Amino acid sequence: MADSGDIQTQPHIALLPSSGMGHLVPFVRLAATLAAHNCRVTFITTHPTVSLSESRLVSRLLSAFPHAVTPKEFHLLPLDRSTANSKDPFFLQFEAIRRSAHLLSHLLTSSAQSDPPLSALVTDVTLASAVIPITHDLYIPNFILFTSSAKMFSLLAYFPALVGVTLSDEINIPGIPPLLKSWLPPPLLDQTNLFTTQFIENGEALVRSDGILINTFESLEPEMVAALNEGKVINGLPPVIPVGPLVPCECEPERGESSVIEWLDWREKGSVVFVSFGSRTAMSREQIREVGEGLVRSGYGFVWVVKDKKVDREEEEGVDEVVGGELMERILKDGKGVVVKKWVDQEAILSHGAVGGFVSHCGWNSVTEAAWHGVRLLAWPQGGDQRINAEVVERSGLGVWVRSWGWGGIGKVVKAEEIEKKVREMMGNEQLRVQAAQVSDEARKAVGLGGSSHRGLTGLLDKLQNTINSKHAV
Ligand code: UDP
Ligand code: G50
Repeated sequence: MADSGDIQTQPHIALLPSSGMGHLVPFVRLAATLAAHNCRVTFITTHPTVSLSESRLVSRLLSAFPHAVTPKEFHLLPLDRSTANSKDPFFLQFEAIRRSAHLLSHLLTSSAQSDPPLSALVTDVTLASAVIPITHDLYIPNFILFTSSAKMFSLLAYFPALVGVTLSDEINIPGIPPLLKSWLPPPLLDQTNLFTTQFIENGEALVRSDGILINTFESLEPEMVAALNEGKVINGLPPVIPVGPLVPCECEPERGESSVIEWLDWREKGSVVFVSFGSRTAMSREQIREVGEGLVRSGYGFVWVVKDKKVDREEEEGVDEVVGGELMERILKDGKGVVVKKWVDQEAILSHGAVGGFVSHCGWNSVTEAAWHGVRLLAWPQGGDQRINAEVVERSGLGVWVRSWGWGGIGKVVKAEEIEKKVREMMGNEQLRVQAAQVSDEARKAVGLGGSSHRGLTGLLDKLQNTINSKHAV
């Protein structure tokens, strides 16, 4: 293990996250984990960021680790939007970073004199194909951090083989159970969409990377990890190393926000439902009101995060306006629930004993956090990789997925009665509670001393350390 205090032999790892909290959060956690393993970390910070939450989180990481983590500013070139086929601000930012990747050469070679040379760069998967050629030219090993499920990774690896093929309803990826076409991230159904062109290029680049770190753990997705490493999905992949769940860092929460936790302190153990759809999913007003009505009718206490804009900088309306005054009044009466329309400390909420269930879009970070705390899930995927993740949730026993609800935002509105019924079923499902607790035990074993994810990470750091030592010996 990299346990020498000698700065000359410390692995020095640069991290390059991508855009959006869903991609930044796991990089922050990896930075903190590497610092705890006595690595030097260079954290590449892109400017500007899409959301305010991103720039704030980076600042908190840097102040929490003033010695172990050093920032490097990466100023992006402006993107000509007419040359990028997408309206999604986060996908456009992936593209802006990708098209600025050549600027990384200088950035990666201009370390301070006192820094040990870079042992590796860990790149977010959305940037892989643009960044790997740069690190190759500099002879810097390149690892990818995959921030979603191993199941989603299998799709990424296999997807290039499907280009030009008319997809049938069932997609058969070798070595893993079939995926349904209806589970694919919707943009992938359009081969000219920016997300799709990036996805194909990144999928093709995987074999040129030195290793893939995935924020999952073996017992959550055992068949996936085995199939990938046995070469069943595609040939020629580098080692696929589960390193998760990447555990929340103390630097993550913003200070000063504790009203939700104070409210939870008064509730009975396991009696509250937490409802949140992540950092970038806006819900229609009509759907928001059905959710609120359904939660009130369920009879369970709830903490509900509403969001009606994709990017936080654009949030203007207050919570009363979005939820509706009459409904808000009924929610507040008798303290049935708490509704917030801002960033919450999800880690503090999920770790609170009063929370017994989580209605989630199944962004992969939310899934890993629920797994870590053993909170059962009611999966309601809203887009992207979330249906594939919801299937992992269901298969592992961590939660249930109501497939008939469809994608949020597209097509039908799910009615309050339906929501009420499914929330009650989840909260009353004792078997699910026990299974979720077992998943949490497994997650803790995986990252504990000698656990599968712990061994995966320390094995990698040992290799980097040995490379440094052999260079010193020459
Ligand atoms: N998150 C949070 N507070 C919020 C919204 C999100 O702490 O109000 C965190 C959440 O805990 C998770 C991340 O932001 O770590 C969101 O990532 P996820 O993959 O769940 O979904 P995405 O936002 O990418 O759709
Ligand atoms: C974000 C998102 C939708 C989505 C995904 C996101 C993924 C992750 C994998 O991260 O599926 C991935 C995305 C893009 C890419 C390569 C890999 O080029 O909003 O589906």
